[in-house]
Amino acid sequence: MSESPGHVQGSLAALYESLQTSVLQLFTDPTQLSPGQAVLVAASALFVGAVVWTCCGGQRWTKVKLRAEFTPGMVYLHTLPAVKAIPCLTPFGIKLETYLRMADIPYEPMYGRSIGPKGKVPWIEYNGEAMGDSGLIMEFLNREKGVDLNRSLSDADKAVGRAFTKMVEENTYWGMAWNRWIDNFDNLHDLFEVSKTVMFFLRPFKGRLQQTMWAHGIGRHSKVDLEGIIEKDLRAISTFLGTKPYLMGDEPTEVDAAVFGQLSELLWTLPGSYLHRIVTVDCPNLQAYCSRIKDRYWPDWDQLTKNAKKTKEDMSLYSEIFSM
Ligand SMILES: N[C@@H](CCC(=O)N[C@@H](CS)C(=O)NCC(=O)O)C(=O)O
Repeated sequence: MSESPGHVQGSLAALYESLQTSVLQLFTDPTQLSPGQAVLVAASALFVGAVVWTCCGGQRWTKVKLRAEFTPGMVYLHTLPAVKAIPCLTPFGIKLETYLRMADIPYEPMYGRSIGPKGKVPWIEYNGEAMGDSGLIMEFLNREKGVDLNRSLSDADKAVGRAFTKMVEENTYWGMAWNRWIDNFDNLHDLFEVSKTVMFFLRPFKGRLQQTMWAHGIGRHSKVDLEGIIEKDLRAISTFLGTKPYLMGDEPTEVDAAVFGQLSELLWTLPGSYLHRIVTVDCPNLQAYCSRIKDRYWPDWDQLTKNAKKTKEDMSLYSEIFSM
């Protein structure tokens, strides 16, 4: 039997009245709250919290802890610590650090304070201010330090550089993320050099990444389709690079930092994957390109990766970042 609208309205009014009384009781004498009232107040608080959370898009605001002291003009680079295969496990970190090296900008890497202003790594502290996003940081430092790695490029070349940067960061990147964190999560302990039990604490990130990729849209493809999409990206870079030493010609420009950031993760952290096969076997000019940039800008690569076995503190840093 269905209830009449008048009856429903009456029940809602009674519920509202009871809630009002309970909230009043909570603020006047909470010890007198009956169990039923307590449940009603708690359920309402949960409901309001869920509505606020949804309206804010599930965004969590992070408060950045800055250094108490700093050297004016020094870039404090917050990024992920090295693993045995690579000095930094985020392609955006490799990109930013390669740019700093190409532009000869002094910086100090920092691994302890993970949370940046956008809840992502890398980020920097500069003259007491925090800044996130590798691309925006590069634009800022170009202005601040009077640097322009793209100075020799025509406007059309700059446009091509921008298009490749966005392709690798907004598209190709997800192929790496999927392969590392979803397809091969069970083997990741080897890269971190920790036990499988420790990796259990990073497991929630796998599910969160799947949700992110679904929301983005790229996570809705079948594995075969996704691999085909990423392969076309890599072949496009390879074709454009051809026999040139760098993407835009004889000298490196900003796009090389971005593309190296992404390709280096495929080449050195995903052995045995289809991505590694493309970069080494199908498009060997990409492998040579990565080695060229590594040899020129990362003479300390082996030093940095030699003793990269992860401590418990390192792993809690990863789990802090990836649980945000
Ligand atoms: N557009 C950003 C992307 C940075 C980014 O996505 N970093 C990833 C690591 S590869 C991250 O911090 N992920 C944690 C998260 O999304 O919560 C940049 O260029 O810095």
